[in-house]
Formats: sequence, C-alpha cells, structure tokens
Amino acid sequence: MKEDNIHSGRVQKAPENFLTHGGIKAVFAEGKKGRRDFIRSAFAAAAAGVATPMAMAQGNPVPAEGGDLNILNLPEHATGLGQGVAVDGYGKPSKFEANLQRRQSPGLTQTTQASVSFAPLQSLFGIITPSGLHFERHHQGWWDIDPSKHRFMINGMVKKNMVFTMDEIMRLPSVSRFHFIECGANTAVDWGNVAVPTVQYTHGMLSCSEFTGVPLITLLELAGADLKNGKFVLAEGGDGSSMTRTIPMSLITSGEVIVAYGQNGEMLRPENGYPLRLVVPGVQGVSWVKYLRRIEVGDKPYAAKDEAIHYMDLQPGGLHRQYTNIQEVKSVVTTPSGGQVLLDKGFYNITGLAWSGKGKIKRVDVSTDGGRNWRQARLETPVLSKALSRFNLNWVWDGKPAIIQSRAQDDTEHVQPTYQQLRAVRGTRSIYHNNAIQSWLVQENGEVKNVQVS
Ligand SMILES: Nc1nc2c(c(=O)[nH]1)N[C@H]1C(S)=C(S)[C@@H](COP(=O)(O)O)O[C@H]1N2
Ligand SMILES: [Mo]
Repeated sequence: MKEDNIHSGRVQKAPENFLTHGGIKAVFAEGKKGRRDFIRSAFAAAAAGVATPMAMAQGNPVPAEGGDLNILNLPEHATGLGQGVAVDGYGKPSKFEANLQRRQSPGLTQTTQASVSFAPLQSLFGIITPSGLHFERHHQGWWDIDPSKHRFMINGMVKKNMVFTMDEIMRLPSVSRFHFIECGANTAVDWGNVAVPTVQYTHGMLSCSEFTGVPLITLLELAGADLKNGKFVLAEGGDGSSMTRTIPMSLITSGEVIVAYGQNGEMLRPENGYPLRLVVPGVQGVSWVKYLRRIEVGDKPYAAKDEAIHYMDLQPGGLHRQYTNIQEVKSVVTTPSGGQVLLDKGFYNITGLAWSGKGKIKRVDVSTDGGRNWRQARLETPVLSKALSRFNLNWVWDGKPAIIQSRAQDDTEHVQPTYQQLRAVRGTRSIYHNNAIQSWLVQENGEVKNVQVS
C-alpha cells in the first residue's frame, strides 16, 4: 500500500485510510490539527454569507469572521494554462482519489486468486456504484469474452430453439432500469460474530447500477415459450463455474428480468459479466448469471448445484431453507462507520443506504443511542423499486460514546430486524440473507467500531 494519500500522509493503520468529506477521517487519526482547521474554515465561510442550517450553527463553534487566509493566495492552477482535452483513452479519477478501491476482506481466507472484492461504500455518494468499483464475486475467475463470438440460446419448453448473436439481441427493443445487486452472503461473517472493521467488508458485496438490455420475456415470446406450463427457467453462465440458477417464471412475465448488456451507460464490465448477464431485480446476486449463454424453460425447479448444496440456509433444528431468493429490507449507515474517526464533536451528516428486494424503501429511522430512541431520516430522491436509496440525517455529536444504527422499512411494511429478532427465527449458523440492523460504536476519542447490539 503506497502512502500517496494527500489527505493524510501519516502512518496508516489500514489500507482504506482516507478522508471522507465532512470532518471525518478514516481509520485512527495520528494528528488532527490540519483537518480541524479546515473544518473551522469551512464553517466560517458558511457563517459569513450563506444561511447556515440551525443544527450546524449550534453544533459547531463558528468564528464570527475569518477563516483560512490561504484563500488570498492564487495557486498555480488559477493563473497558468491547464492541460488540453483528455482525448486519449478512457477518463480516470483524480490522482488524489487513488485510495478509493475495491478490496479483499480481512475476514475471509486470503487466496492467490481471490474470488470476492468489496465495494468501498464508505466513500460513495448517492445511489450509483461507479462500474470500476462494483463488487465482484467469481466462482471460477472472470473472462473478457469477445462479443462477436458470444452466443445466447433459448431452449426447453419452447416452439423453436433459438440462438442469438449479440448483434441480434442489441437490435431488439431495450429498457434501462436502476437496480441493486447484493450477494446473498453479504454481511455473512457477522452471523458468526466476526467484526470486520469497516462497512466495505460488512456490506460491500452490494452495488447499484443502471442496467440496459432486453426483457427476458421478449426473448421467450420470440421463441414461443410455453408460458402456461413453463413455471421456471434455468439460467446458465458461460464460465467454468457452471453457474446455473432456477428463476421463477412469475418474475419474468412481470417484465422485470432483463438480459442485460449495458451498465451505467456503457457495456458491462468484464468482471460483471461482459457481454451479457441476467438482471433479476430484488433477488440475491448468485441468480444474476454472468456471461449468460443459455435459458431453458422448464416446469419445475432445477435443484442445480448452487441450489441444492450451496445457497441454502441452515435453520435452528437442522432444517434448511432452499430457494430463498429475495433480499429482504436492509440498510446501513456508511458514515460514520467502522474505521472512521470523528475529528471533533459538533455537527455531522449521518448518511447511509437502504434497499429492499420487495420494492421501494418507505422510511429509514436512525438511532444514535443503540436503539432506544429513533429519528426519521431524510430519504433523498430518487427512491426507486429494488434500487439503493440514500438517506441523510443531521446529528450533533456531544463527544460522548454513541451507538449509531439505521432501520429501514419497505413499502410492503417489512421492517429490518435486530440481531436478536433475526437469530430467534433463523438461528446462528446461517450464512446467507443477514439483513439485521448494523451498529457502529463511536468512542469518546472519535474512533468508530463495528459492534453488535442484541
Ligand atoms: N457465470 C457466473 N455468474 C455469476 C457468478 C459466477 O461466478 N459466474 N457469481 C454469482 C454471484 S455469487 C454473485 S454475488 C454475482 C456477483 O456479480 P458481480 O461480480 O457482477 O458483482 O454474480 C453471480 N453470477
Ligand atoms: Mo454471491
């Protein structure tokens, strides 16, 4: 890990040490002075002209006048000639953002060919995950497949088997929709009380994109699929993992399931299934088959290996739940979150993400005292079905220990459970579908830790 981070430049205790915006530093501040001055200055500027929201004015000692006199020194970029257009190749983030990366979790076995990378949720704004930071989960490695050679087949209970080229698929009427994808094993290690340090590792197998493609129902109709007796389809990927998943026909006839080639305005990234992947809104990531090569229409679930051996939920009493597809209502505060440091008491913008595989987020409540009292957070627009939603809440930290939690509710009235409620029903030995309320402990010294509150 290079210490090329201008935000800090000091010894860093974790690779994800960077400064998020708003007076919060990631991972254990060694020296606080520079940053504090910056925050004061920002508030001074606000006080001088713009109306300051009450909570901010009360929360921070705002000097009557003044601020950083450096504002009077014109830097080189204000007087010199900048660079010409960046016509060569593909645009990249600022070099000062080099620390913003997908990472492997310290909570998982480290292997030479890693199969999971986590999205840096603590550093993202709004609801869209930049494609280069989308989490990855590969059961047998990823490929960059030549789209001119890729073929997609429909067979099974259809009038005629069909094989499409990418050109043929991309000629058809398309739709573009925003959806989250969450691996069923997101937040899995927390079932076993392993406290990974940051939100990147607790919740980072989660991303949200605008996907473009052809509704699967359009392709099934072209093939003359038997939509009356064909109650399920099998989706098959083109990589060595033989990823095969059963999708109920009801999800397809609603028009929601997309055979997608686009992601955030361009073609899918190779890691995310280029040139073709299934988008199954609300359903766990494993069913979003990448490198999609075949859809078979059938009349019963297929009990494929990733349905009959893996991706089952061990229940108390030894029974398993099978075909647990839907990702239920869930949320997490991304700032302040584990590994960050609050540099001073005063005003903070608590922010986070909420999502439900059943529909739209209806409300999010936030507690700063471990669940005793709750305040309703602001849901920012847009609030879309089966997409991430962003919430914010003003908070004035008094410098005392605080436990921050968020609790989401969706428009089917489902509410995110506490760990106690979840374990009462699902036991302690499950891996998948942990949607419990996450707790972050803010210590007196400002350090934020991953804790569990029962
Ligand atoms: N063909 C294929 N599809 C796949 C996988 C895979 O390994 N191969 N992994 C699945 C799993 S478990 C998840 S969580 C998602 C991850 O998608 P991403 O890598 O685009 O984030 O893809 C799913 N689709
Ligand atoms: Mo997954």
